[in-house]
Amino acid sequence: MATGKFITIEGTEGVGKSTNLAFVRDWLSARGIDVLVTREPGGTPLAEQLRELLLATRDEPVADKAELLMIFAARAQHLEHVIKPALAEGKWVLCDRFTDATYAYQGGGRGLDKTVIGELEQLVQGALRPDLTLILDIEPELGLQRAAARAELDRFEREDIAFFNRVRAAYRERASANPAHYQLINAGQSLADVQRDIHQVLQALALA
Ligand code: Z5A
Repeated sequence: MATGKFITIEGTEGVGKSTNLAFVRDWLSARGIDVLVTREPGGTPLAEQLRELLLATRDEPVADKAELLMIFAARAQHLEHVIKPALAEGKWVLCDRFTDATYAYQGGGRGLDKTVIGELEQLVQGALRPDLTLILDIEPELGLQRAAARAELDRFEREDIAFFNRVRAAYRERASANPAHYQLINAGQSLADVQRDIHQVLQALALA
């Protein structure tokens, strides 16, 4: 059986990933494609526990390298138990964030060395990379306003605007370095316009 495709959705806070993940899932399902929807950090019981640890606010500061290693620990578990088996069964995997988030948040946001991130990526993923990454791009202020409607802020959402500007810049840099793989979508538009743009990208992928 042919392996499925691996699609990831990325962006800064409140950019509309969850909303548009559902749109992509429905679009693919309507075309008879078997889709598995998952997220990072998370996607297995153990990886979800690591997610809780990562997002919780606490008195003890979390060392940047501890954060990085917990993210890759969760990813290793997720890949072995969920992502790789699903792709091998021919399912398409649709993941809310993946390693681009690590380059953006831990690399761009925290300032960790991208070479080290690349070494962990190689260790944990081997040659596996997403087939397509949609980066929803927005002014961080606007995304944070959209996200502010929610109850309590997690540990990442408490970062200042300069942090999110660095995260956004890192995403944009990755998109411009490899335009064949990334699709940068203007997420500051109305939802209908965002989804029109995503629809065009998906049509091209389905026809490829
Ligand atoms: N993290 C990391 O540091 N390193 C890593 O490697 C990974 C993750 C994998 C959890 O991620 C945290 O993990 C994340 C980075 C870190 N930081 N934080 N926080 P997450 O994905 O769970 O958390 P998130 O970014 O906070 O996602 P979110 O807040 O759930 O936002 P969203 O899914 O992008 O947005 P949404 O819920 O779809 O939309 C927000 C609101 O805006 C909602 O009311 C929508 O109806 C509305 N919306 C959406 N689109 C539009 C448009 N176009 N117009 C108007 N309103 C809109």
